Amino acid sequence: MVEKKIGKTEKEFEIKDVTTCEATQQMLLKARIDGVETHFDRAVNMKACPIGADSACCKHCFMGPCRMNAKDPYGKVGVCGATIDTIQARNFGRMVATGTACHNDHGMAMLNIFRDVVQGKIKDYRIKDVGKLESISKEIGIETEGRSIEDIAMDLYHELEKTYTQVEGEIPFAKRVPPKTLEMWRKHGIVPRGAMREIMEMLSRTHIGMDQDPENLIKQISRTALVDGWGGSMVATEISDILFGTPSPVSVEVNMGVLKEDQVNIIVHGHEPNLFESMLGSVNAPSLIESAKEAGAKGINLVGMCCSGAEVLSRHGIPHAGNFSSTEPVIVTGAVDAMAVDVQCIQQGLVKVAECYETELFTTNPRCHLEGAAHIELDEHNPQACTDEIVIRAISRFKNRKFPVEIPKKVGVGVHGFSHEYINYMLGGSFRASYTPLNENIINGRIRGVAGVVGCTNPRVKQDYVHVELVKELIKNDVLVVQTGCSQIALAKAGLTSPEAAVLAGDGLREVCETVGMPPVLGLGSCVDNTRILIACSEMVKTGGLGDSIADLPVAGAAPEYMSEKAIAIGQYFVASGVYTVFGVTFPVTKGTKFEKLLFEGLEEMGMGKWGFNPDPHEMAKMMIAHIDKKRKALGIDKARDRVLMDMSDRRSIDAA
Ligand code: BF8
Repeated sequence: MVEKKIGKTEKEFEIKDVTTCEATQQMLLKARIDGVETHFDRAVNMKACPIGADSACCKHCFMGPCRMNAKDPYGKVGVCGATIDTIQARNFGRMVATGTACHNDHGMAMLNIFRDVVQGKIKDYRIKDVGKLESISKEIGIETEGRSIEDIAMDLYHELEKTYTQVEGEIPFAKRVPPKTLEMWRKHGIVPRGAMREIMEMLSRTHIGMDQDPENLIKQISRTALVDGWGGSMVATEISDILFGTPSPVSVEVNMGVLKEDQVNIIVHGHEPNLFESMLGSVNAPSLIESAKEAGAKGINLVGMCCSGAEVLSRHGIPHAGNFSSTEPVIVTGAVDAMAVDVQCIQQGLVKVAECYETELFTTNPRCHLEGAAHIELDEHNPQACTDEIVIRAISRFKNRKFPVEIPKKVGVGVHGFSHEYINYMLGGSFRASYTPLNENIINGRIRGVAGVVGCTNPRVKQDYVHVELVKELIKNDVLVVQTGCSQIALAKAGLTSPEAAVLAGDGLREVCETVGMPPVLGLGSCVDNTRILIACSEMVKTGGLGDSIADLPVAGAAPEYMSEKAIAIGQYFVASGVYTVFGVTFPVTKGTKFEKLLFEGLEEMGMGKWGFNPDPHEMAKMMIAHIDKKRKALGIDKARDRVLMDMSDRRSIDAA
C-alpha cells in the first residue's frame, strides 16, 4: 500500500502504553502495518543518555568533554576544575537562553509585522483590536488622548522594541509586575534590560573560565528567563491580539476526527500566527474553493496543530487535529493533503512520514527549513502568494490521492479562548469587570487556588495521560486550572474543557463554574500565551486580599510531559516570578547536589517561587495542592476554606430535606 518504507523498527512497544489518545493509537497501529516509523518508535529504540539526563556532562571546551559521575557527584571535577554544580548551572543557563531566544525571536517577528502594518507596508493584515492597542499603550506610559491610532501604534512599536534591543534600564512590561515582586528582582539585580543583552550575557557567562559560581549564575539564568515571560513572549501575545483579535470563548472541535475525507485537508503546524492568518484568507478565496470543487472535493478544510493551532483555536474557533506527539500519526490517516509549517517543534521525522503518504509538506519560514521538504517562503508583504500556492498543491494532491484514507472518528468539543481580559469580564460582568469575584472566591474557599498546567507531550511518557490525570485531581480538589499549548489539547480531547466537565470538580469550584457557565479548565492559547497567566497573577495581586507579591498567591504551575528547552525557560520565568512550578518526565539536574537544592529550595528563600519534580500525576497534584494550602495558611484564609466546606455540606442537607 505505502511504497516507501523507512527503516526497520528494532523494538516494538504496546501502543496503549505510549499514548492514551485513541486517535493516535489507531494511527500508530496503521503506521505499524504500513511500515512507517514515528517518534514513538524512535524513542523506544533510542535509550536516553543517562549522563545527559543528569546534566553531568560538560562539552563547552575541548579539554573535555568531561563526564561526571551522578552517583558520586563530588568525586571528581572537570579538566578546568569545574564542579558538578557549575557544570549543571551552565547547562541549565544555556537551555534557558535557547528557550528564551525562541520566544523572543517569535515576538520580534510579530513586532516587525506590526510596524509594517502600521506603516502601510503590509496590507493583508490590519489592527483588529484598537481597544487593546490603547490600553496597553496607556499601561506603559504612552499618551493616547487625542492622538491618531497610527501615532499611538508607532510609539508602542518603538517602546516594545526595547524589549529586544535595550542595553540598559528595565524592559517595558516590567511596569506590569506587582511592586513587591519587582522590588525583589531589583534587590537581586535581575530585572531584564533587553533580550539580546540578556541572552548574550547568559551565553558569555557559560563559556570556559567565566562565571563559576552557581549562586551568581542563577541570577543571570533568572534574568534571561524573565525577558522571555515578561518580554518577548508577552510582546508576541499582545501584538498578536492587537493584530488578529483578542480571544474570547468559542466552542471548538479537537482531535483527528476534524479531518474530512471528502475535502481537501490542510494542516498548519508551528507557532507564529501570521502563516495561519494568511492561510485563512487563501482557503476562503472563492477561486480556490472552486478549484477544490472541480477536483472533486466538497470544500477546503483547514485545521491546526500544536501552538499555531492553539492560537487560532482560541482566536477564531478553528478545529485542532492534535498535539505534538500526534503530528506524525495524523499524516498516517492519508487524509492530509498538505501540512504547512513555520517555526519551532517541527520534527524532522515529518519529512519521511509525509513522503510515505505523498502528503505535501511545506516549510515557509527562512529560519526553519527541513531537508527533503518543499520550501515556499512566506513573504510578510505578500503572504497569500505562499499560502495560495500551498492550497493549489494540496488540491492537486487531493485529486491524485493514491492511498486509502482512514480518519479516526474521534472529536472532542470544548470551550476555549479565555484571555486574561475575558476572565476579568466573565467573572465581573460588563459593568464591573474585575478580578474581585475570583479573589473573593479564593478567599472564601470555593476556589482553593489556581494552577497553570501547560507544556508539551513527550514520547518518553504516555501521551496525554499525565496531563489529564493531574488536571482531574486538581479540579476535584477545587483548584481552578488554566492551560496553554499542547497540554490544553490533551484536556480538550478528554472533554474537560467543556462547561459540563464542572461535574468532575469539587463542590466549591463546581458551584462557581455552574454560576458563571464556565469550564473548570480554561484554555488560554499557545505557549507564548503563558504570559496571560502572568498578567492574571498580577491582576490578582493588584485586586487585593491575596498578598503583595506573586509569591504570596495560592497558585502553582506544572509542565507534566514537557520536552523542549522553551519549557525550561517558561518554568524558570514562572519560578522567578514567584510560582511553585513542578515538572514531570525527568529533571535535568543531578540528585543530591547543591545546584538541585538551589533550584528546589534556595530560590524560594530568595523570595521567588521554586522548582519541583515528580513524574507521577497524583503525587504532582498532592505537591501542588500542599503548596496552595501553605500559601492559604500564610494568608490566613485556610480557616475560611474549612467554613465554606461546612456551609456547602449544610446546604446540601437542606437541599435534600
Ligand atoms: O510552544 S507545548 S510541544 S508546540 S514547546 Fe512545542 Fe511544547 Fe507543544 Fe508550542 Ni510549547
